[in-house]
This record gives sequence, structure tokens and C-alpha cells, in this order.
Amino acid sequence: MYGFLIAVGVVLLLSIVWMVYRIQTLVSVVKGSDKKIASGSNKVNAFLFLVFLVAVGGLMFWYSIKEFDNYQLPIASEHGVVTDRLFWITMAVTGVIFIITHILLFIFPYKYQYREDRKASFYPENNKLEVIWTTVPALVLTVLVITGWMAWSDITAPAPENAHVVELMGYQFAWDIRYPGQDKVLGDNDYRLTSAINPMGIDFTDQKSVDDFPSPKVVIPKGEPVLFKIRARDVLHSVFAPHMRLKMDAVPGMPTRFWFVPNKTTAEMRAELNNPDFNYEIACTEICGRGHNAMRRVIEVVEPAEYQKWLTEQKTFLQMNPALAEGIEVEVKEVAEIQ
Ligand SMILES: [Cu+2]
Repeated sequence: MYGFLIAVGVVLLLSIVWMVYRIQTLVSVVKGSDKKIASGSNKVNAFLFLVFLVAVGGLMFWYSIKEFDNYQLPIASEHGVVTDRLFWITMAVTGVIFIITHILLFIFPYKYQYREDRKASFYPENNKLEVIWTTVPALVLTVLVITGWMAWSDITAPAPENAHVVELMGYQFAWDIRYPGQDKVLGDNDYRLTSAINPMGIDFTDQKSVDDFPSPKVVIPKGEPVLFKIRARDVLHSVFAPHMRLKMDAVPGMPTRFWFVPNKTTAEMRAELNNPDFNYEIACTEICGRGHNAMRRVIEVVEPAEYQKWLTEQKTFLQMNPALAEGIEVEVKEVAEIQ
């Protein structure tokens, strides 16, 4: 509340200063001294450039430091260290350039503001300078792009054979989660099979679907590769697990994937952060509609033994809803019942 009142106060104060300035300008027109107006407003503008530099620059630094913990989350995956290192190198290079160019951008209009006794000098070209400011950024960017591309190729290389598969399907407005079950292979799906009782459009005539099971949360083992198979049912969504440094779009009709190795269990992260309520989460990071902000799912990272135990406790789609088996081939139905 106080913040809002202070903001209103500042706006009112600025308006008053502005009004006083305008009145002064009008008075000078009436007095016939309007020749000075041009140089007068130039002075004010030049000064405002400096004010903007200090105020907005200060605000930027203050906010970045204040919110640092919120965007520099602890890392909970193996490749996260690589991603972060790349991020900070790029941040340092571009940050230094940004600060230097912006200080010059705002100081020069002040320093070289209009004065009657000053004339701009004519300086049409300097080949040496142009070569320098073309090659240096080109070299720096080439190094950044190539190191980034190499890291990205490593991170997005095919998942190891033994990766634990989890399917994530985005829709307006949640994620549906499917595990492949004992055969470790997800059954087929077809969007034409999507219905009220089969929201993921799973093809239950496919033997591989029989042991597939849903889960309200993503449970994965620590220290073992996990492969997210990602798709979307309606519009673009994006899987974002910030602690895992994982982000991949979910695109209708175009399955995507992301594999990683979680390296801290939820319990370990709770202890590290001293926060017993902490949970890893998946959020949607594609503005996909009105309920976008509600697309949250918890990721629970557990020890491998605990993960194996959890797997055996889950109920398959067919066990949870026998109606799904209606109309499918008899042999498949028998398999479903046996399992
Ligand atoms: Cu979404």
C-alpha cells in the first residue's frame, strides 16, 4: 500500500515539475524571448537523459540483486551445471557491452547537446574502425555460438537405452502424465481416440498400452537417466522444470523430448533449502491461454529403490477404468485381465 502511495506521489510531483516548465515556456513566448526556448528544452532533455541513466540503471541493479535467488535456483540435474556456465559466460560478455554502450548512449546526448557556438564536425568514414567493430563482435559471437551449440548437441543427444520414460501431454490447462509400465515401452496413441474417458488418446488395442499407467505427479529416480516424451493435445505448451534446467516446447502433432539425470532427491533439496514444503515443479512456459498459470505439476525425485517400489504400487489405465477395454480385441483384453 505504501509503495503505491509513494508511486502516486512521485507521479504527481513529476506532473507539477512538468507543468511549471510548460508555464515558464509559455511566459517566455509571451515575453518574446522564445528564441531561447529551443536551447532551453534541449538543456532539459539532455539533463533528463542523465536522470534516466541513473534512475533506471539503479532500478535495474537493485531489482536484479533483490530477486537474484528467484532466478538463480539451485541446480538439480547433471547437465544443469553446463547450462548455467554457458548462461553466466554469455551474461558476462553481453552484460559488460550492454553497460558500456548504454552509459555512452545516455551521456553523449548530455555532453553533445545543442549549443549555438558549436558546430558538428563532418566525419564520413574510418575503415580501420569499421573493421575492428565488425570483426571483434563477430569473433566473440562465433565463440559463444559454437560453445553453446556444442553443449546443446550434448544435452539433446539421443537418450541412453536404459532411460526411464515418462510421457507428458500438455492441454488447456494441465499436464497429463503417462508411464510405460513393466514393458518400459509406451503404447501407441492417436488423437482420434481422444474421449472423455481416454483424454490422452491411448490406443488400447496396442499390447504395449496394456500396462501403461497414469500418475498425478512425475516420480523419477535420482542418478539415473530420465527421458521425457512430450506432446500437446491442443495448442503450444512448454515443459519447464527450472531446477532441472529443462525447457522443451510441447507441440501438437510434433512430439519432442528431453532427457536428463536428476542428481538431488526432493528430500535432499528440502534439507539444502531448509524448506520442508519444497517441491520440484513443472510449469508451462508458453502463454497458452487463460489457465496457463495453473499448469503446474510436481516432480518428486526419489532414491532408485524407492522409485522401483513406487512403480509396483501403480494402477494401470485399464485397471482404473475397465470401460477403456470395451471394443478392443479379445486377446488384448485377456492380457489386460491377467495383468
Ligand atoms: Cu500451457
